Amino acid sequence: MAQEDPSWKLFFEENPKPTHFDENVKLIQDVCQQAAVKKNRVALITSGGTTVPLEQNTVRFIDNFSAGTRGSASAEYFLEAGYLVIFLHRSKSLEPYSRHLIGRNIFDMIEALPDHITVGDKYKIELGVLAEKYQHYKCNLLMISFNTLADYLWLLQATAQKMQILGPLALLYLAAAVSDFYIPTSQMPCHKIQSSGGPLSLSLELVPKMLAPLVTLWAPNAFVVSFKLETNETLLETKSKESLLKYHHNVVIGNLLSSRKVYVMLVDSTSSNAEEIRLSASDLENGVEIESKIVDNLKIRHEQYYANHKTG
Ligand code: 9Z3
Repeated sequence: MAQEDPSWKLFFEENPKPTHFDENVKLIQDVCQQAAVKKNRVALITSGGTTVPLEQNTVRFIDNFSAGTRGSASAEYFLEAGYLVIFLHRSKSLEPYSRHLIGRNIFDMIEALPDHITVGDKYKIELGVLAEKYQHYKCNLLMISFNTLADYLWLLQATAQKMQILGPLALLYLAAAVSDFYIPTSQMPCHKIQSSGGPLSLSLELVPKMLAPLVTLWAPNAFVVSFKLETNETLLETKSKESLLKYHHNVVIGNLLSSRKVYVMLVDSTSSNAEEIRLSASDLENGVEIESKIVDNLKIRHEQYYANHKTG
């Protein structure tokens, strides 16, 4: 009897590719091919929340929580650690370097004179440092954006597949907040849902777990780090360990919504104890970001993984 396609394959059959997909995949492929020749490490960082549209001509959608702080800050630290970075992010969420300017008005920072424009004295040092870093690293950074869950999953699959050429030089850092529920295109109304129809009841399908094909088929030799987000502290360690046992990837980073900027726990398959990373009072005073410590930690783990792959 013919086997039915797994649910993740059906998802891609039922949900069309995002716009500019082929152009983006070509850019991703070029980065991976050049990095493979030079034996450069490449980090795919996913960042921001996915949307789940309620209508095909979308007026309303469900969103997942994420400002993109984790991903955009981590991208900067991976670049500083010598990685090429593919930054797969929710459109208009925080981006590396420009994130430091969010919430401020550019017109307060510049002085416009009749014949030229200059940066206000108060901002010269800060903007100069940021611009210098951005200009230094931008050739190592490829930015690709998504909006919907389907856009994200198409791009995730394609990127992981293109990264296969890198073997253990590839690191996947899955910080995006990805919806577990969605409405298949075939069940979505074409036009805006009318309130004249009365109260709205929604029925959402479960999104197939994409970590399974990602780890076994799309990028089987990559170093894969996923994030587990919980709101209940008592579940964090067990849920993180369950995820690792289920998908057999390399590291799960557990974090709680309320403390995610100061505390994370890392679980891996080599140790039964979770490793904690917590910012101290002096870290906080000195503006240290938890992402710098996460990236330092993962860099060492990835080096070890790469060394074992070469000899093993
Ligand atoms: C995370 O847990 C991220 O650390 C945050 C970052 C979304 C909390 P911000 O962007 O927040 O700094 O504001 N990402 C993973 C979330 C997720 O969807 N995980 C799935 C789950 O927990 C598994 S892949 O089930």
